[in-house]
Amino acid sequence: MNERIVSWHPHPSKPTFVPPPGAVDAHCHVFGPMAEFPFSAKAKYLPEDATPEMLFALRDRLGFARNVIVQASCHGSDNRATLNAIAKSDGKARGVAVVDPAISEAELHVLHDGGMRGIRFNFLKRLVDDAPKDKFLEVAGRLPAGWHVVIYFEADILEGLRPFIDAIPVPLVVDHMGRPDVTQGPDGPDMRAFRRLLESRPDIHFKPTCPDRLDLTGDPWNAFAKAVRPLVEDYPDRCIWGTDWPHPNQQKFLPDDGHIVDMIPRIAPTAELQHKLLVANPERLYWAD
Ligand code: 0GY
Repeated sequence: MNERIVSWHPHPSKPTFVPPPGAVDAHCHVFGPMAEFPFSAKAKYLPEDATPEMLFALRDRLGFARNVIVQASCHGSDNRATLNAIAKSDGKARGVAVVDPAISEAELHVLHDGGMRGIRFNFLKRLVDDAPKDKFLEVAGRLPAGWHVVIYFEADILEGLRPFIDAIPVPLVVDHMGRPDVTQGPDGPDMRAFRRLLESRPDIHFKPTCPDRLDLTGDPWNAFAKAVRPLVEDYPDRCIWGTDWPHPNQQKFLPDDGHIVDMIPRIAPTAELQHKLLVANPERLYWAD
């Protein structure tokens, strides 16, 4: 794995949709720069640098005001690249960290001061070597006040994860709705299982994101729009949205971020839904203090 990959579109179009003032891109990442912040020895992909400056230029081009930067697996539990981006954002970014579960309270508070407001548990075998549930639960029990857990899994392991998810003692955010097969439609087995999860506790949020990963029918991702809109309409206070730029490890297809933004009014068709999805809900999770 020596070749560094580019996973983002070189010239994203300007979206037609105009996000409301204060809108948050609540799922994006930075890579490196590698010379300053090397990738993890356990990284499953080796990306080109996707710097804070590039992220902020895209934020402005797409019409967003703020970012939530999620620590990507290629940086392991060394959060310096993400903290560097938050520090450079002029207060316009917050973050989600990946931590060694043995992290001390003092180190967690350093992350809080650096703008982190949650930790991510990644269960994708193609991205991480192990996901120790007992250790994850232990650290989830001693997070700074107001933090939450972001969890990333695929639909086929959801039922097996239910006892673990039930035991998490803080609010949760599920990345990309736990990757349902959206071609099954809004009432397909994957969406029904995800709805059962949402019904199991009121503090589970989700990201109706990543049409490019979830809908292999391709841009304009009609299956995604059809399956996801009812979920946003039924749970308007529990969703947050993001571009997923720089689209980690996407090699086959480089999604146009302008088109990704134009999915927003198709899944959140009213100004009220858009405000909740893009402003009110992420503000509650990331800018409460
Ligand atoms: C995402 C999705 C992916 C990767 C990562 O941390 C990561 O490397 O999150 C993926 O490959 O599906 O949410 O960015």
